[in-house]
Amino acid sequence: MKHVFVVIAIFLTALFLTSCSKHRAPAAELNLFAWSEYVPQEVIDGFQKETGIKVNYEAYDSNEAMITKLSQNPCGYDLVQPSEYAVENLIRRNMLSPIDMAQVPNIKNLEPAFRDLPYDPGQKYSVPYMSGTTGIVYNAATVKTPPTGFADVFVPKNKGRVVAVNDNREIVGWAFDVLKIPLNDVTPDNLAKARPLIQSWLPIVKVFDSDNPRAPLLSGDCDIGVVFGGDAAKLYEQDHKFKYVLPAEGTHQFIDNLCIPVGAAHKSAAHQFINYILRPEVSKIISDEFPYTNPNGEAKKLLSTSQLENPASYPKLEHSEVFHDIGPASQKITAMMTELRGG
Ligand code: N2P
Repeated sequence: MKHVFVVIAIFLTALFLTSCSKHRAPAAELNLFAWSEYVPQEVIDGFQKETGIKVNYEAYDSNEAMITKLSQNPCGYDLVQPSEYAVENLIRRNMLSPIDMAQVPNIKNLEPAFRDLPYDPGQKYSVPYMSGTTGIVYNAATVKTPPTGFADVFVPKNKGRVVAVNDNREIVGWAFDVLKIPLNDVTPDNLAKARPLIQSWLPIVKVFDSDNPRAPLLSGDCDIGVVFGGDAAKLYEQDHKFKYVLPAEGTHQFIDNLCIPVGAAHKSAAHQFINYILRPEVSKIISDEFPYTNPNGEAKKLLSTSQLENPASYPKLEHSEVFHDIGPASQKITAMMTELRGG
């Protein structure tokens, strides 16, 4: 029986790869599928100018959205930008192509702490792009009692003042943190425990937005946010009244990567792009526009003191947890959250 499955798997893989090769697009193109507000236009322009390779940047706002689209269109993208747990997921499902590190010599610029990470043993499939945390940003001009954790954010008095990232895995993680459930213990029992808490939180949030949660904070529509660190850092650059707090209940750290899908039609272009963004001066442009934690040690040498001292870009991380691939439990999160949000 096992043999039959193996033969079927080999046949399907061969069929899939042949069908991909039939749809090969013109050589000088790169289909980049990346988080929104994460790859500066200046970087894309510079790469296009130098290489003559046209970059098509399609954006997504969650790992789950990316994985779904990539599964539906496995030959459609040359580079994706998964967070660590999504890298694990894509490796497990044989959806990534090994990166030929000989074509990526600038990988030497990454700090040792960002090499060979546990989600990709031996660093075969992923190159860190940026890292960061999820935390609380608040407008100190209007919020008089600084929130220290999720329990201070999701309270009735904050109804209509909160913006939060639109990310189900994150939201469930916050509830787990409050309930002291380990972030990756996504069992039906634990989801049932988190459910009433999340149900009470949802009406408090005015806007769910992972793309630009800065907008309602800048306009004053909201004065508290649960956002990715880079957005808080950008707010802080604009006005120091925007303070960043790592939630007392637990800190989630993410590491976003560049990876090449197995069906990519332009693998050489994908390698060139990875090597390009690892140049210190190019990586600096990314930090200038999207001030996350830059894993590129050589690029960090080019950053100003105020960039390096931005508390939302480089927070003091004492205890932090990372997400792991949770397999089919991910669909359980989607199902519960879809139901709670009313479809
Ligand atoms: C940038 C999104 C950051 C990715 N807008 C969080 N993993």
